[in-house]
Amino acid sequence: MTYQTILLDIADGVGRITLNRPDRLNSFTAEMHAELRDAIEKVAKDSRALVLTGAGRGFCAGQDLSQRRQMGKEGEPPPDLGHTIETFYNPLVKRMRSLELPIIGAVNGVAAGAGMSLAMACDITLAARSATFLQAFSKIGLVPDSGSTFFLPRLVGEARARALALLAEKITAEQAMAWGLIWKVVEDDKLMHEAIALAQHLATQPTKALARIKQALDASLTNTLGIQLDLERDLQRELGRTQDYREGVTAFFEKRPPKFVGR
Ligand code: T3D
Repeated sequence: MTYQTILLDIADGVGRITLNRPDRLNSFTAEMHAELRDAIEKVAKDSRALVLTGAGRGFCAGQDLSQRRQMGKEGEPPPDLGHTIETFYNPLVKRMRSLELPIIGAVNGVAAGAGMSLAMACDITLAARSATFLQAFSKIGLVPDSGSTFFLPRLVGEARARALALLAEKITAEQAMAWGLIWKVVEDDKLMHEAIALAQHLATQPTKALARIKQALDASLTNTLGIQLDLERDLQRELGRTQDYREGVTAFFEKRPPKFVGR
């Protein structure tokens, strides 16, 4: 597949996907969804870490609203937004969370609507100092989607989640970090360098263990302690049989850095 709306670069075990509709702040069309889905599968096959970022001055402004402009015109039925969510956004968020490698979000500019949801769905999110975050949904009469009502209260707490969603007020990267929405704020001109360096580091780590960490943390959001303890036991049993675990312990006793292969 050749891409019109995203860029894909794979090097040194790291896949870098850039949403690339800068004149529309990288908002989503059906075409961009299809290309992103394809690119994610390529990265899943060939890499051990993924960086997700945006071209130009935005990270992603959610759904491309120009496609909704005909709404209400004579003879036009209202769009079935549930269909878009079911077909595009929900599978994307589920795939990001189930991907067996870490995803670094490099939020280079405004992350609004479903774009903010995607930033929250990443495993580790860095943001440029000038980036902003906006739950834009209520401004156009919608409910936060693409996992926002799930991630937001868990990341920032009920009080802030409610105010952010109901008021649709923009927050800065600094505030997002202080509130636990993202991992780190980075100077604008250092963002991509830091994101790639972090991904390159993660690409040398025990990928299977990182995937199971993602799985366990996700499961903990709804599990009881007893069920979570059982899950940890099962995952540890699986990881105890990996080449990387053997290598980790051997390297520890040989007092050298481990060479993990991701198996
Ligand atoms: O519809 C469904 O299928 C349901 C799914 C919903 C998922 C969602 O994400 S709903 C939420 C959709 N997104 C929004 O409501 C955000 C809309 N955008 C904004 O509020 C603002 O653009 C921003 C706060 C993100 C940035 O503001 P600012 O002042 O920095 O930039 P701007 O001037 O508003 O935008 C720059 C250009 O990008 C502008 O085009 P122009 O005037 O230069 O030709 C603007 O129209 C365009 N743009 C920005 N966001 C979108 C967009 N074009 C289409 N769709 C967008 N979402």
